[in-house]
Amino acid sequence: MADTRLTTGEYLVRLLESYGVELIFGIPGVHTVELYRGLPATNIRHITPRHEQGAGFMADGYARVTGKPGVCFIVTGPGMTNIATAMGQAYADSVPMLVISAVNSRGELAMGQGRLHELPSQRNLVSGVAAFSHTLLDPAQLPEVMARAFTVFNSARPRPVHIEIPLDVIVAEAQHLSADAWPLPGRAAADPAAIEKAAAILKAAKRPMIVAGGGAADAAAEIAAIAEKLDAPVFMTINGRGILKPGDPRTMTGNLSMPPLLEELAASDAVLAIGTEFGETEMYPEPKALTFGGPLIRIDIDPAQIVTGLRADVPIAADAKLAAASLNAALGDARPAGEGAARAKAVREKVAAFLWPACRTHGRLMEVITRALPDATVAGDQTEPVYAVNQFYQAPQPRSFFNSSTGYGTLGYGLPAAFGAKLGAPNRPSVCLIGDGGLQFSVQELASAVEAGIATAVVIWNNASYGEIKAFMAERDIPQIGVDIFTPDFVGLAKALGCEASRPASLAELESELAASAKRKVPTVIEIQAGSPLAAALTA
Ligand SMILES: Cc1ncc(C[n+]2csc(CCOP(=O)(O)OP(=O)(O)O)c2C)c(N)n1
Repeated sequence: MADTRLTTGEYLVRLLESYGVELIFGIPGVHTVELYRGLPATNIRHITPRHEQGAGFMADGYARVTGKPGVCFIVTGPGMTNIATAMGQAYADSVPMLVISAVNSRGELAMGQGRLHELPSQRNLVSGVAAFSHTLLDPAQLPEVMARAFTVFNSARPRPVHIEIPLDVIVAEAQHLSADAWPLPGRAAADPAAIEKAAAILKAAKRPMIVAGGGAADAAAEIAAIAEKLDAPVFMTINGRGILKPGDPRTMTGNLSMPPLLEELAASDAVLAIGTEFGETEMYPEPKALTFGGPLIRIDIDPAQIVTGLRADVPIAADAKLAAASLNAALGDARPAGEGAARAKAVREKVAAFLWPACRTHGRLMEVITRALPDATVAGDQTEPVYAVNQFYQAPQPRSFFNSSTGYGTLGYGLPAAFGAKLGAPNRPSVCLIGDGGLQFSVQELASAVEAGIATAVVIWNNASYGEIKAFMAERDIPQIGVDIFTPDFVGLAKALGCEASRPASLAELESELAASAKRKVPTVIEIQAGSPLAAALTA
């Protein structure tokens, strides 16, 4: 007779499907195979990266584009140490990620008997990069623990969650458990009294300004409506780009530490900040203390974030979209258009004076990319082109532009994240901007993308160095040791990994390669060498 038992591993996969999970990023090992037994009974697609860090970064890119958690199946021990960096990256940028791993059997936990993949405590390992980490001591805990995980993703500040399943639990009977998703709480609405207070301040303000961050990505329509009603210029952080549409006249560019932005904040008699931590790493090249010309209103889903970094005069703990909708209603009638667009234009013009020479080259590159691949998602690494385009890129919609040049700042992030973005938004082109140094941290994921049929334009800026660090050393008169790196023949390497690859010689070739990338079924690697005729054409 066929075995009709359902193990906890199989059950977990069914439960994931009932929560809407459609993709899993994982590398199986002897400890996690029970999870794989369950996959064929679902519609979940499995993507196999070449390193667990790649799994985490792909899950991160998928999550940023969709707003849904990226889910990973990870082996005990080295799999968890490998993915810890990707969890750190996601933690820093409030990205939802669910990491399911195995762990040794209940009776062996923390015994140090030298078992396969054993760590003293995986939970201790990930405690600094997860909202929570749970050891599943009984299959019956799973419905509740999964509901708690998805509540972090849906209703709170999204961050990675880790669930580890002991080897004797992953094979335990779970036939009796319901695989239905639990009803989840909605997001918190704003306190009406705080909204009234904020509305009164903003209505009275003559020169209001808005700062919108990644936490406001799903509140774009509401924020655009408030900006119009108040005639307020808007600064979008990197993760907030796309909240106003490209070309919106109230868009301010640059970064908050540039003098024109510092001056504008100081001249604003009320500042409305939504879903932003005012992260210092965005303040390039150097963070500055911010001063505000009037009351600061902060809206954030995480109450603790509101009292972190800057003191808010009106702190509002609430979901950005709900709070912005209430605020918009409380603001009443629109004021006649006045100075908003002119203030934003003046800032944009003044910012131009603070852009460094490479911004011209990379700005042109971004223009060509946008022309060839409109509406692309753009995932970037920590590299010169990314620092540059961060200063002025206007994303076509929210959840379309993100990179590791700020925050946790992990090299190698951009490539797998771009693949995850393509999986999350299959009908949009996907672009990765990465340096020769960063690419060599995760280049093996090109093979995963070929296998999974992921089309992405991978634009490599090759200066044969850890360029940013080399320049940093030079500025401080420190010997430039360890920063000139051997770079392989990227075109040959990419082809060997199954990609299309070229080194365009002209702007026209660059544009046609970019356009072709979206029609292919594998990544298209496009190498631009610093100092090449193409780089010169971009700079001209
Ligand atoms: C995991 C990790 N290791 C080291 C660093 C330090 N780091 C920051 S930028 C950088 C240079 C990156 O070189 P490349 O990707 O070629 O970009 P470039 O600066 O040359 O444009 C290094 C080594 C880091 N951010 N992350």
